[in-house]
Amino acid sequence: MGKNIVQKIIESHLVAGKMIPGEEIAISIDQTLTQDSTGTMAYLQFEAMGVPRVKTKKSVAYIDHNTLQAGFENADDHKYIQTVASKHGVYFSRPGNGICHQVHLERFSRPGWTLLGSDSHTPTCGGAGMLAIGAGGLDVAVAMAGGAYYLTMPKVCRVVLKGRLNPWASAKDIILEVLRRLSVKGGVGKVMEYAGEGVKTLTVPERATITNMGAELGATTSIFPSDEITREFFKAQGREEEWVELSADKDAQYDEEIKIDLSQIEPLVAKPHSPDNVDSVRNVGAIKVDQVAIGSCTNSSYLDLMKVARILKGKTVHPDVSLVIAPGSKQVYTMLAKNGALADLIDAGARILESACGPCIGMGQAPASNAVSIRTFNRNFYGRSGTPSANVYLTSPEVAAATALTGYLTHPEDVADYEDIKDITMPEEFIINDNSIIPPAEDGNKVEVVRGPNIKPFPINTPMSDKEEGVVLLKMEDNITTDHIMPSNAKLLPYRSNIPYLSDYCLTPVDPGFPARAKEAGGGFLIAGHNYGQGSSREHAALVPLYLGIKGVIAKSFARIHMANLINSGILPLTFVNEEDYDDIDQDDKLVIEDAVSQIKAGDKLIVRNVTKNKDIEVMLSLSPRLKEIILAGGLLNYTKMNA
Ligand code: MIC
Ligand code: SF4
Repeated sequence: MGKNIVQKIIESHLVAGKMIPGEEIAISIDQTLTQDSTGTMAYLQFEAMGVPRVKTKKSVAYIDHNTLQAGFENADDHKYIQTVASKHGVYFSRPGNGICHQVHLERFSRPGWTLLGSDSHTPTCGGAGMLAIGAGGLDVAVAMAGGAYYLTMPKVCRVVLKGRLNPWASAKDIILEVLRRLSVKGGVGKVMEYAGEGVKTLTVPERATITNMGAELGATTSIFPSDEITREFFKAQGREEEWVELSADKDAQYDEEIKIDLSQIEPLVAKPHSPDNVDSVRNVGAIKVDQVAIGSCTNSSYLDLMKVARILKGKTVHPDVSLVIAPGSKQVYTMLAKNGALADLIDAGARILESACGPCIGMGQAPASNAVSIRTFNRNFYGRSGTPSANVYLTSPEVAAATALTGYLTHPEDVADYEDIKDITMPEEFIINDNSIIPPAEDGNKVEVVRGPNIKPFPINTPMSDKEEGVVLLKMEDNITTDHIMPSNAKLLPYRSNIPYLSDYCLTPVDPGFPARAKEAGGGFLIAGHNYGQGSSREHAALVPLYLGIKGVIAKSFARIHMANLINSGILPLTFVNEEDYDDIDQDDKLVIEDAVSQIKAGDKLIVRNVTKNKDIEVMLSLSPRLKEIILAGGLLNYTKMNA
């Protein structure tokens, strides 16, 4: 029987398990990437493993999230990452070199290889035919140390693209359409594999926009074939010899299929506060806009920004709009500078930022109170912009540029001539200069790792005890994001290596009183609806609750990476057997799990006693034997030590 692309790559990297959807498998990892806001923790964990040199084919440490340096904290973390990377064989991408996913796509992606990154948008490199998966920092640390990556064998959903996009419809609109249809939990347990004649009409950066935002579906990853278009991209990046063809067999089988007629796609917009709250630009209409932000790992490629520059050329940004633009990489920035497009952007009144995540992670450019912000980013979760009262909409760069000119949400055809951007195609040669990527020291022994005072030890759990008890500290709705659990913004991001500091902000967007309550109670349980922990890979959303004494989360369902992070921290991720039980459980109820260890060992179901309501609740803990061992050991680090 023929194979699809996902099966081919997994088969060639399979270390353990059977390729049956739902079963636990382990794959070898060729490359890893980290970024600075998850990286400090990942390298501290890597150091704790005592492995002198990374064992991957290539590992890269990027600095792209925490670049404001409002105090010493960011710079300290950068120094730590630079020195620890050099010592242990990791390439270091300097601040200013660009957003990890954009740079990795340009300079390191390899069709058919595996990439594990401590960032949920690692699937960006799926645009170049790579099996690229986002994970918590600890999983990435294990991969750097040469360990396999364990995951649930995903189902493969074939996304058949038919036809071609009309003028002004873009790659962003394709993924927004997929999100509209499938929702933010529609991809859980799946890989989205793109196919069909429409694939040929999309360049690699456009494909990368689609695989990048596949993260918002909750998918394990997304991938495109590696074809002639991919070869052209590699050639233009001076890496043609690293290209290989990769396609599904003609008789390949898929678990699911959806079809998208590209000619039916029109400019779309994701409305507040969820990437799947999608409608057309026309339907949403001319809402007044205060800020436009262009950039992020979704839409900051050379092609994206050239289109923006053409739309803005010779015009002026509306006086009521603040337009900020962050080119995705030094390569993009340099090319715009050399061909004059940067001057067109500046001339129109854009505020140009450095190549980094910037406003996407709330590092500056927080909108005004109650402002409407149009962003080319991938997430518009509540509060993520840094201004809780702001309303953030996600669009393509073309819509964003048109909107910046008029001051209200605008379909680009109303203000721009498509003829002006028609000729913008993939350059035959990108400008290549890797001088901001520093290779590791040949002899790591000579490198001294520099640790600033902001780096505090991370919490490690204790093995599961036979009686786990505590009160319900908070009851939450569906789709709670990691931005709710561990908010990130210019004030908090500098403390990613300081869990005690962060603990005072845990879950505050849901309930400002939560941290104090958790501290007073000395820990307890959390209750949640569906898709708990969607969004980021930040393991701080597990480490901080661990620090606060959270023993378990009982939810209707979990997002993939967050569930793995909870297990790695030794926190029980329990799901309701009967969803109605969610209704009968309230904040302050006292819960007890008697004989926790033997219950976990015995099967997939556990009984949680609600002492306050005098009721037993059945919950699921359907984990592989290995994951159960990790939970019982009190997390992955303990488990690894026990098995060393
Ligand atoms: C994000 O987009 O939410 C982040 C910031 O890139 C996170 C990583 C982090 O929280 O550091 C992600 O996507 O994993
Ligand atoms: Fe950075 Fe935003 Fe991309 Fe996350 S989603 S990696 S914060 S640009």
